[in-house]
Amino acid sequence: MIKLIFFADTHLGIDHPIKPKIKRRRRGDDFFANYNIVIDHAINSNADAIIHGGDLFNRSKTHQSIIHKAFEDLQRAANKNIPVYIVPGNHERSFIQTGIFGAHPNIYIFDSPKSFVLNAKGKSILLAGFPFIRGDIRSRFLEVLNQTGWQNVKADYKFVCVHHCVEGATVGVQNFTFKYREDTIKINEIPNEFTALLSGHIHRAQMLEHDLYGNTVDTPVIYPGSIERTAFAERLETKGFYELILDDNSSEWKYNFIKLPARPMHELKLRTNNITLDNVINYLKVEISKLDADSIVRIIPEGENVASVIKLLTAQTLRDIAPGTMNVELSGSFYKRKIEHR
Ligand SMILES: [Mn+2]
Repeated sequence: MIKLIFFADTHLGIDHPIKPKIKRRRRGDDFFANYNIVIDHAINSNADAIIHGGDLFNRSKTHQSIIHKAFEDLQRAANKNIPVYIVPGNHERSFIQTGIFGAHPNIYIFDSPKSFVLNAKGKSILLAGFPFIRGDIRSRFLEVLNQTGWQNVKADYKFVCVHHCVEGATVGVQNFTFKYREDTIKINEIPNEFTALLSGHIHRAQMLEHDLYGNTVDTPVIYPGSIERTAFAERLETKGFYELILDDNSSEWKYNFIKLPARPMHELKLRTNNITLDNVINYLKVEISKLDADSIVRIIPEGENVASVIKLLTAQTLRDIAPGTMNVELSGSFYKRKIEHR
């Protein structure tokens, strides 16, 4: 039995100030905690490899101390002879900063279209991948995949490793489905020589086994999703990662999805019409006290006095109302993004 650990979208560096001016709970620690749960799992369960599907870091310019910490943690596995393969994602602008760790003999980066061959338990596993490509991947997918040279390699198992949307993938509480877009790979174009396509980018964990017409595809697509909620659009999602179990006597394989702890997210509607400014604070105190103390809370003021309510609810006031274990934000003031799922 060969075991591959597949995770993605760790977004390290998110809410992780190097010299914080204000003392409050930081989401950055949540991400590093889950990142290390995955690495520990790989080590403790004697995995044969770790594959990271991209968006290792939250930004393309990440502070050296975050880069150092991220690779020091990965190195715990790499030093125990568990090779680590990483796809550069869109958040790192298709380029992973590795600091002094780029030369580690067990850390491999898909910094251009390329194929790596992992030999484990008498079997060979080809990993063909490329960094995130901005723009039209729909018409270029096969061209770029072929640049990895996968066709010239004989292997018992073959996997595509990328960081892209594939048609049929869904995101958000409204189940937005990717299809017919230039940033989206056609699922039926994945060559059937591949066991599966492994990808980051979509933050909701899911496996795609059908095309848009409901037909079963030859090569399924696996998204492990993000390791923690990066946006309120992910508030209903289960977080985790995949174990891929390959049989060493046949070409059979199976998978397990392993859950990770994720902090609860709540949206709190504050209807400002029926409330005087004096009562806003007390109202919020009561509503917040009903929530799990570990929550991330977004307050959404609605109604006539929104402007004055927003003025009243400074970041400091919100911190005073809520327990220190919570993260509380005002709608639109934090993690504000046009496209929330990325
Ligand atoms: Mn991402």
